[in-house]
Amino acid sequence: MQEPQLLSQQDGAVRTLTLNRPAALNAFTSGLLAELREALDAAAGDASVRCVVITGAGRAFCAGQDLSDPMVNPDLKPGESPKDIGALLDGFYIPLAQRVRSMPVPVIAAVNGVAAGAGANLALGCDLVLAGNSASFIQAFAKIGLVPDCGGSWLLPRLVGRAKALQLALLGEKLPAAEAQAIGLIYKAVPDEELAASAQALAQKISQMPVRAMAQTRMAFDEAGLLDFDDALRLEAVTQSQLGFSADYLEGAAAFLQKRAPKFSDR
Ligand code: T3D
Repeated sequence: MQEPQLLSQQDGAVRTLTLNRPAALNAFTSGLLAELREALDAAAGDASVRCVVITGAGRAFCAGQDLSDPMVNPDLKPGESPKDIGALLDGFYIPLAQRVRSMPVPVIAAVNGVAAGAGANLALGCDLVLAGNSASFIQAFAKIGLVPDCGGSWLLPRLVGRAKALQLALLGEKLPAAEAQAIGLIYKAVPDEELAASAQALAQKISQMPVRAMAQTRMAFDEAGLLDFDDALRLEAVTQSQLGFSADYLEGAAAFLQKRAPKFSDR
């Protein structure tokens, strides 16, 4: 029987999704892209899930698009036209990147090895990125004549500034995890052998926190980046107004005043 391309496991309120094509460094086939999006849809719709972790099986996180997938296979026979990569983006990468960015709960990338191309940008689109010390990030697109996708053109300059983003995207050089942390591209690099446990501990901690407000914070940051200061202030007021009626806010404030630990439940 064929191994599943994506593994899904739940521990308490934490859902862990593992890309599982280790022989191809978890490169994305259209099938894996669709399965990952469907698994995220399922997590989004499941009230028992309060944090999601995405990681990879084997020695890599994800090597980006599987360049041998029939959707993009450049091995053309005479007279054949190249496949339209835009269709692959429209059908698979755009919905996936949007799904990650609109999750109602925080999403952690646990980058256990190389993350290249769309694999790197999938990770960078997550809310918090933990990486093993031997992991690395490669904007591999330029090396094959493409531009950063899966959100890379938007994410990279915002995360590290235009000059560094251009360096990463144009040269496509391997950026080690420690350096990725130093330039603010990721949250933290940890020893390889501690990555899985650190990611799970972080996810468990987050799952006890007010995850609705955390997801709203991500959305506010994304939206505020497109607004001027006054409009960002107004957006804060609208969001705060909604959250001010939430059970989590009432619980958080009451727990503070009663000097007890809060128990958050909103999503
Ligand atoms: O058409 C489109 O591409 C549209 C979509 C674009 C989105 C993108 O993601 S574009 C970027 C695509 N990804 C890449 O260009 C990265 C290609 N891979 C690499 O550069 C290297 O594999 C790595 C730097 C990631 C790792 O290098 P290394 O030396 O650790 O491993 P390796 O020996 O190169 O790879 C191990 C195996 O995985 C190997 O297979 P084999 O020979 O053992 O049977 C290799 O072919 C396979 N593999 C790695 N990456 C891919 C892949 N197979 C298919 N597609 C891949 N992307």
